[in-house]
Amino acid sequence: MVGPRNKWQIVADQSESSSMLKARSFRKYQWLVALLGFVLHSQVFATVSQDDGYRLWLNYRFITNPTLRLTYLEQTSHIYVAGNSATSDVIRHELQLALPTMLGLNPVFVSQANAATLVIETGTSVISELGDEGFHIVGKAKSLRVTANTQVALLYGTFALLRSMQTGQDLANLDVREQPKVQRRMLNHWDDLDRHTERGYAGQSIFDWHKLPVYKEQRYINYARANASIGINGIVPNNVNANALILTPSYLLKVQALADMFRPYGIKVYLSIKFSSPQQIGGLTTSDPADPQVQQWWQDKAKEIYQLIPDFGGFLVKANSEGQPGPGDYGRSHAMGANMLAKALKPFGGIVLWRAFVYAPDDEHERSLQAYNEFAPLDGQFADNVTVQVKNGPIDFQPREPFSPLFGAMPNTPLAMEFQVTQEYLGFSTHLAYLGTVFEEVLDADTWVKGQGSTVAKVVDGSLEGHDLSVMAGVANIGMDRNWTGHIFAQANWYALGRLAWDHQLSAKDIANEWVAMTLSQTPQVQQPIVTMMMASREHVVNYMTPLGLHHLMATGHHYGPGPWVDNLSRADWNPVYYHRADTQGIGIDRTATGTNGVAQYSAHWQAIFADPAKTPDELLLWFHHLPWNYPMRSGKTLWLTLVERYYAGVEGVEQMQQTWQRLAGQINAGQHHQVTMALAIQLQEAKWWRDACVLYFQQFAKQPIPEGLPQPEHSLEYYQRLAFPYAPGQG
Ligand code: GCV
Repeated sequence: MVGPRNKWQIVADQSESSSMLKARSFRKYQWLVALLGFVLHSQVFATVSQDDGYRLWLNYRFITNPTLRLTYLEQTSHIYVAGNSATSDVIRHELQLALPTMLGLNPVFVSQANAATLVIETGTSVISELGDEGFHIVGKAKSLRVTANTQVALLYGTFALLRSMQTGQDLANLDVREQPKVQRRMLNHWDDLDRHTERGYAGQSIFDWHKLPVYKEQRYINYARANASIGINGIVPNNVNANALILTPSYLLKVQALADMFRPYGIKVYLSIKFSSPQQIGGLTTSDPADPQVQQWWQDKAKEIYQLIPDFGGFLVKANSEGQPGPGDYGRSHAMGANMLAKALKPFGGIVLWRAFVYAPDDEHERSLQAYNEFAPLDGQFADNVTVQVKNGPIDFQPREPFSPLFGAMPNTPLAMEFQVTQEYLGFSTHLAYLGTVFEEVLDADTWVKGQGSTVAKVVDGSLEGHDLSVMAGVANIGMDRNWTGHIFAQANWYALGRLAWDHQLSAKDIANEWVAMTLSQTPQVQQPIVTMMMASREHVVNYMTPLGLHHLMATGHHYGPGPWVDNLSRADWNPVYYHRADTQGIGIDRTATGTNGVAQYSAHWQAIFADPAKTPDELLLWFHHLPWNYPMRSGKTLWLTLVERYYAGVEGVEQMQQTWQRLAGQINAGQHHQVTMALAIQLQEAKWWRDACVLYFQQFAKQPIPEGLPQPEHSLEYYQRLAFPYAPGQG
């Protein structure tokens, strides 16, 4: 969709008189091109020498390979971008930004397609298989052509083309068609109206509600560019623990300002809403979804929103979970609540994203069972513009969880995937943990609900059950820090979320390769060790925090650091001791039929595996089983020894990352290198802290030594138990 002209971006100079060199004469002037390239490279290098990460993967580094550069120069010397819309301006602007720094010369924008080497235009007739967002790129020796059905799809094609250049692809023989596999690719910000970000570790929220709608930061545009470059097409700027004020007229004007800025980038705005808004801001005495006045209130509110924001996406709702109000307060089901909102949004094309992350203090069942118990019986009861948004695992974004059993259990309901990009449980923004591997692991998991190949990805993209509505969302890790995410490598998690939502068949490794090439280095010898480091990084975190299927061991409230000893929270299953159940007999929680029977929520295929410790993968062993300390593992070693070795391996993994990174000094931009070096130092300290605190704690029950030769913990268990962090960031 194309919106009003964007007033906040630089508009490209389209005059042909500024022509510097004619495309066809490039070969003739190779020496001049090379010289200009060198001069520009020096200038560019001077500017990037202090790279602080602000430009993300869009830093458009100078392409040092002269052959590639020359080919790209010839292909892009004269550019025709069809259309006269805000989005076509965005396309021109991006090319103007990217090509001079990558190639060393300014492109010339021409007004006729036949005078151009690079043509970007919508097809004369609809190319049906490309839909609204797909594109087709054809590359020949001296020309490039991007076609699509819509301007926004052309923007996606333009970014894909620039990515191909940034990653050094041969564009002389190219014929690529791409179309997203998931319809709505979203970021969910857990940002409050006062700019605090729940579980945010990169500074204040980027949404400055106080200054909106008048003050429109350039950062908003750069945020939109970054999102569009990876295909994100929807954002929720406010926390699911919502403030009802967001729906008041003055805040809706602020939301409108954001929507107007993001529209040219193909990004729709959605809002988290408070279910009790009719009472809190509407003056009603109830928010009961069965009450006609309440229903009318929501219908009027939807109308008011769409008058301001015609392409508004819809509502994201956290209801009857962690103290949030919901239809359950009136004895109504989640489906009734969701359908009431869906009815209000339906005339305008909006949708409801109703979250399945529910756990109530009065539910007698263990927390990991509650989402399935509450939602699976409602399958088929939701309106067709409702999707149930499910966290990837049954508990809460732990370093490793099995896939949520809800995937596959609600065939008549579109299920949205909710990943967490912010690292609430994976070391905040100081631990290098590439989450592409987490996303891939979950998406590739086979539910077996319709036989082999019924992957979570197919549930989410709608193909398994034939749903049109499909959503993949990530809880954003973005804030006001100069590098946006608090850690240069955390940018890769934002990047991976977008790329996998676009195409869940991409591999985490290929995505890491792309990101490294675009962000850190074009040199294969530099890229390779970094990608290897990224691919192993999440497993290091699992090992030093929660190996072998352990989970929920973190400290209370802020979740910063280890707290396996915590046993003082009012409800049993809020306490880490509930989940690891360590005692002199052994460790782990029994989720088989003799325990909480979480296993029964999975398909028969997985029940047979998860019910049997001998078949359960080591990675999930203690998630499903309570086993004796001397339980023989597949390796022949005891459980205790394996557990200890995993904790130590996690720390060694961080030490290896440090060594790799140190070796790359001088080959990575100094600004970027320094930031990561400092973060790795913190990560090593904290990895040791996790390891030592957990091993000492579990040792009390195992009553076995830490094997000789391994460094002994630096402090006593009491020391770790006394540590307190009242000001740890991101608290809820
Ligand atoms: C937004 C976890 C987090 C909360 C978060 C909640 C949710 O419990 O710790 O901060 O609240 O998940 O996803 O709603």
